[in-house]
Amino acid sequence: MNAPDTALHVREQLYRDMHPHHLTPLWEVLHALVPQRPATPCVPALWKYDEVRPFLMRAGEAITAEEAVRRVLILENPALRGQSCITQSLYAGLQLILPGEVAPSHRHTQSALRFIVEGSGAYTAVDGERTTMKPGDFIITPSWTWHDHGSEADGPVVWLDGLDIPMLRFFDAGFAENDTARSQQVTRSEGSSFARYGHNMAPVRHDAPFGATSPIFSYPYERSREALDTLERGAPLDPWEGVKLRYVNPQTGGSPMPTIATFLQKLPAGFRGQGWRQTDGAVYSVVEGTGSVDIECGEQRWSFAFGPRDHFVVPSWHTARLRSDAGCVLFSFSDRPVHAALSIHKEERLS
Ligand code: GTQ
Repeated sequence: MNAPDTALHVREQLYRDMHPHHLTPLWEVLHALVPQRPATPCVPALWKYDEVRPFLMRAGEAITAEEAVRRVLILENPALRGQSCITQSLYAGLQLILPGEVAPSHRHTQSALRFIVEGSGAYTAVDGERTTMKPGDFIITPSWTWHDHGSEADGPVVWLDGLDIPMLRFFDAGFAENDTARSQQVTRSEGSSFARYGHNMAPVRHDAPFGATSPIFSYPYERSREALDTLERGAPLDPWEGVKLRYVNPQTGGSPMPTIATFLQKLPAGFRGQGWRQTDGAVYSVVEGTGSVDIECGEQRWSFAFGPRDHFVVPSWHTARLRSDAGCVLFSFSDRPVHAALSIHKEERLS
């Protein structure tokens, strides 16, 4: 054996001998453990609503909301099949509720958002208050609050669920409990949280009813859309994101949930966005209009044309560019608050 072969042999013998002792050499994996830049296993993906909806309706025939507990089709990242996640840290799914159904009351430490995609008249109840869903409304289920969903609508209601399930799984910090009641008792009138906290005012002697999570649990589309319209008319456009606002917890000015940031943006007609990349992978729900997103990472390229109710994901550190000929409104969410809390958030805007 020559010298390099001997070295190789010595190493391989070392690896084999120490393997049963649960020891492994760092130098074989160091480059992957400490990458020069984020190297996510997630890939960009698009779910066209026209393709997803028939499966949702078939699920409506195959199982009741009560039997399923939550009748949801998970939007699974194509590169992470079987892991129930859309990015490494976030879960997304489309939930269907049919007239007269109830998704029974439970609570869990995972935080959830609902973004209403189709239909009106279903409700979600959080901590004794119901809110009626309308397309484009953004609703929060704070960690460890009782919640049930139900429908008195006359047609199907579908919403996007966004949860921090993979994050809590990573931290092994998930707890859940079923309620004894199927639907929780209503103890506060509809709209009372929004009246208390949603008008740039707050109760004089107020607490934080949901801890670090926003006390507003329904942000009506009407109001958010109006803000974007006003800004589109009067304010300079951002070359990367058109007009984009983040939803806030009015008590802190921070994100509505400790783990998830949410955004609504409008791309005016004729918008040709510049490219950017960020460490927080983001999930988009198209509310109105049409457009396209071009995504690149290294040598790879993706291009998705989107319309109302379509969903897509832009993974960490993938360069994205948004365009819209006719104009569009996009809702999105990401794990940015966690990146910010850990001081690891990074964004690069290309000119
Ligand atoms: O509505 O409580 O999509 O607990 C996944 C887990 C929805 C919910 C999901 C859940 C819920």
